[in-house]
Amino acid sequence: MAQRILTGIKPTGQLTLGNYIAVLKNLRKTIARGDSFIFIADLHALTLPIDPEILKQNSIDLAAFYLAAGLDPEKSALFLQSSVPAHAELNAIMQNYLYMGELSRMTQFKEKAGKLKENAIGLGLFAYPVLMACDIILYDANIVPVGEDQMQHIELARNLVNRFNNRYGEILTMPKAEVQKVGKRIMSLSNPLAKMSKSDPKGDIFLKDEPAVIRKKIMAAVTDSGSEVKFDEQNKPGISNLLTIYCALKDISISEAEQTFASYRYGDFKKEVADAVVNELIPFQQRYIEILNDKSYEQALKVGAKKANAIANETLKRVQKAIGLLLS
Ligand code: AQP
Repeated sequence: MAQRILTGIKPTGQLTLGNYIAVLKNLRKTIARGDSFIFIADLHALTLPIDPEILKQNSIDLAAFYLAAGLDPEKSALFLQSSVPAHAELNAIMQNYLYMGELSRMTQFKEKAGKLKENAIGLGLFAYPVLMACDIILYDANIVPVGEDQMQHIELARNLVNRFNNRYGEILTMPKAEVQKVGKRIMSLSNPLAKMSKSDPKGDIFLKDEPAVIRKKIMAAVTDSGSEVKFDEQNKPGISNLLTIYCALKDISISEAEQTFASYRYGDFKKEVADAVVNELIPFQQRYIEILNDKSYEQALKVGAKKANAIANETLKRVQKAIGLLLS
């Protein structure tokens, strides 16, 4: 079977360097490998409270960022999750094939729900992995590029596919997660033990940050005692995170970078990391601004939604037929 690639980002906040390294940096290469479906997960963004105007603006930003990363809307489908109703329809079906026990074991749910009062935990937050599995299944995706934090959800989607196919025959395609070798989890600059994430902006590098801001953040990044630039996540999580960022952006191995920086002090090393980030993001930011101004994302989203709807509706029908829904 041809390669089908699916990847998405939630428009919940300003995109971070973590999102860039996980999805955007290699987007051009990834989508060249087969048919690709790249989406803005706006329904997922509703799982925590979000202001409507901010959601709209974030969605536009994200579309522009995907295009700035090299997505060609003629070749790949770029779309809003909400513009393909089959996501919600398949979700209504698939929620019967994943169970409360397994959903309650999801780390991301526990982390996010742990920050909320019990009466403020929405059903959508709990059932998030069901919809995510549907996002993948609808496009028969066999390759799903993600950061490491999403591996547990992909595993659940794989369980669902197994369970469903065992019962109804080979209806669904088995997805496989793909994580970057270097950079599968970029950590916060202020707390290198926590993931860099949009919802916890302290310690983030945002893709829209000005060069001076990026440099300031990296120079102020929490580092560790000692002076040697060495990868040691246990004892040197701050330096290890900066090394990871550097290597992910430069496409080199950790040991190559360790050799390069063998005689560096922390301050000089941080300057090199800051240069690498700024040099990577400046042209990317310029393309993003051009796209925002020419509004080419509008047409791209329209064309993409059409392509995505066509494929998603086929899969939905296949599922409906398999489970015994009478299609009129
Ligand atoms: N720090 C990270 N390191 C590596 N990969 C990351 N990803 C996110 N953060 C890192 C990957 O980026 C893709 C899109 O992420 P997302 O939109 O699903 O969620 P998020 O950026 O991780 O956002 P938050 O802040 O945790 O939650 P929200 O957005 O709900 O506030 C995924 O492939 C993810 O793995």
